[in-house]
Amino acid sequence: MSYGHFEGREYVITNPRTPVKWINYVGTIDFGGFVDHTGGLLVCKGDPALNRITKYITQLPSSEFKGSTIYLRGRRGDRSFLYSPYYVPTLHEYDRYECRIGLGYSRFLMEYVGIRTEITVFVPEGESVVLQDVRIRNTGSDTVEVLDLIPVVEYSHFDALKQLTNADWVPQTMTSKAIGRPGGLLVLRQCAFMQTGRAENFLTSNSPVSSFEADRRRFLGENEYGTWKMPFSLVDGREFSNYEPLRGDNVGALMHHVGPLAPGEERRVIVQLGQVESVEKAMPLIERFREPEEVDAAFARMQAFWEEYLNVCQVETPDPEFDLLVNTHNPRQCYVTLNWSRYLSYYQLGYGARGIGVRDSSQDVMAVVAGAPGRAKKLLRKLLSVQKRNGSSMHQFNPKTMEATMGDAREMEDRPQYYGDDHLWLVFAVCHYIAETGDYAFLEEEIPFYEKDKEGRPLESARVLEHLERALAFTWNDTGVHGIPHLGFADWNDTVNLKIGAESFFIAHQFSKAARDLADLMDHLGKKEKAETYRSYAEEMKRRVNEVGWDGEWYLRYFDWDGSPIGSRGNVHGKIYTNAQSWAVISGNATPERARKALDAVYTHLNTRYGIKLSTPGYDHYDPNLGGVTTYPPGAKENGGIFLHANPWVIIAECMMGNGERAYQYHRQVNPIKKNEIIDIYEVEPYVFCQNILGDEHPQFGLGRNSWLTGTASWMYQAATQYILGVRVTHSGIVIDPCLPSEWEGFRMRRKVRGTWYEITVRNPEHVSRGVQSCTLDGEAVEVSGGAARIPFDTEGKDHVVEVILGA
Ligand code: IFM
Repeated sequence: MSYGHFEGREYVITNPRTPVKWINYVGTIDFGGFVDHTGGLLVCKGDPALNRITKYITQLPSSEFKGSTIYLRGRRGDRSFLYSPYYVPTLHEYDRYECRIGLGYSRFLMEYVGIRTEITVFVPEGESVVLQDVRIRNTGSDTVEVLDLIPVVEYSHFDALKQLTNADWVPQTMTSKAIGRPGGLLVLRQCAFMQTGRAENFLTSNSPVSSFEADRRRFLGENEYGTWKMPFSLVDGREFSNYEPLRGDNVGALMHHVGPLAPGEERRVIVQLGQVESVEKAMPLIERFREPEEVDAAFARMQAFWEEYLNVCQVETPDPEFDLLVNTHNPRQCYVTLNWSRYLSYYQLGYGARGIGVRDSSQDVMAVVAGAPGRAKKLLRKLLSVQKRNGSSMHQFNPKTMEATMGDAREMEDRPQYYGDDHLWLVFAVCHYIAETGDYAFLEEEIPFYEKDKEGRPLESARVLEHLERALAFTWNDTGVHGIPHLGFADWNDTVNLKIGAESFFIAHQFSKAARDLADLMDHLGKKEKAETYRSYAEEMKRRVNEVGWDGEWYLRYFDWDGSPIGSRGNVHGKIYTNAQSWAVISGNATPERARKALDAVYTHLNTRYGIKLSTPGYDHYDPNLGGVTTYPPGAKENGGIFLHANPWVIIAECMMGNGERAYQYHRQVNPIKKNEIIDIYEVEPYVFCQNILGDEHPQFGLGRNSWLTGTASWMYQAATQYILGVRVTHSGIVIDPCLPSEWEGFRMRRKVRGTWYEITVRNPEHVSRGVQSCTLDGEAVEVSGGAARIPFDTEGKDHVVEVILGA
């Protein structure tokens, strides 16, 4: 079955009955959320847990109303109709349906009963309002005598979890009031009683409202035995009751009489749903977006932002699906993860105090340093400010209040109360940001550590560079009996939670890479001694890993608290783990011979046609000693599932080893654009990466879930641009070191680095995978060493042409 296709920078859904809801993000966490492909809307302001605006329950069936919709009611001749231009909740037989997933907007097209509607949903940049810009045209040959447009929203209590846990207190607090009069322009104001004057939601439009409804019982009618598909308040051309509730399940419904509509005639109604401190004070904002020209200008500004963000790196390769992903959908997803971390999606529901994760967001930052350096830096400051004085880090935090917690570790008191990996991601993120931007001054910025005194004042601050050094020192001093770093509560793999004393090879590899990155930075800063010290740390960790961590054909993943190995051929389940192999190579810890063996073992034991599994075989029963990983059946999530986040690390490792065929194969087999061909197996959006795909031990092999908010986005983007295409920004210049499938003739990349444009052309006349033979910059030969070209940074601020020839 096909549900849609790619067109330009959009994905066009043409069949609304997708296997699961497919969503798109509008706005940012400051104000925004997602709109699903049938118009359902989940929006919040600043915090999905504590300031949620619409009630969107993802677990309800796809046919159900979720958060928001629009109804069209009318009559042409003797035919009456009531339907939604979003398809849900009326589920009618339409003539044409389209949902265009765009950059920051979704555009819905519906043709039915000779009426064409086009609705663009978006949040103007920096504003606290989501717009539904509706155009309705009569495409029939006779007049539509009666036509009513009714936008409807259902509110959530601002405390999203309370909404689900207290069905007396919540409705007792919910109130709605109209400002303006039925018959004219009207703003329907909604708030929880205690929030009045602090945070008020509003629903309004730029067209006269003849009546309104704000109480769900009245809207659905007959003690709610009316349904969203057929609300009793909408039968027989009735008006709403104009009742202003002081309790109940609050909705907003505005009746607009937009007919009659002659053949070819069109109306444009702009619906606003927003949140402001006080509606009275916000009238200028509301007035502004009643003007179609203002709405058009806001839309154009938003598009200009996306063009600028995406333009910093555009590529042209022999594979159009690779290009579509790398030029648009992948970097777009990276920006969404930067905004939302893992906080709010169709799967990650934003309740409670989860907030955003240090590990996750540090990785997200790495993919946007070129396109959105300002936002990256802002987030880095926050991430560094939840680091602790001992160098380790809090696990997650609320980005508004900056309150941090130790995440799931709190649920198992007998396990270590810190994560062994969180702080090391900070080193990668900061080093990456600095190299890309050249913003070395950031290293001198004072940022407080997380610990506070009784008055809430930070106990200590340090320069960013010292934050990084403390991160490294923490792990250097936190090793187990084999000299391998302690696991803490968990490392990247959240679900393996071993008893105190367990050691993690993933952290050993992470540590070596962080030490080498910091050494490179120290070299650049002229601190040779420190650089040497950090390199010696990395070398020592490498020695230990190779002494105790090689299992004959691949690297081990953990030592349990009692010293028994995990991820070893001696284990019955979890014999081999992907990350132990890929990171051994990425970190430089693997010897060349072992690196090849380890990566071949991944290919032999872990690769499937739908992607690389995280480990194999899956654990087949619950084992409290191992923790969360054994709560899944074999083949699901971290238990032998295709955990996509780990796939780009293998791609990077294969590129480092010069195996372009395999790197490309691994990339292609998980490219979501290709998944459009197997969408009834895959099920989730084909325009973004998902977090997990069921592995081949599971009967639903190939089924994807948890789309959008995953570190896969960042690493896939890095793998494609910096390793397959091989353009990397270092402290001393741009390295060009592609690792291609040998059948490629080459590729082109237009890349902006530190304010300067580089037009890079790579030719591959001998059809090799890797190895730069020669390189020119504006016609002059530049240094080629170790098979890679090195382009010095521009000092004159002019555009450059780079020509690279690969060869044996
Ligand atoms: O690394 C984690 C991430 O932080 C949250 N989702 C699951 C990943 C793997 O366990």
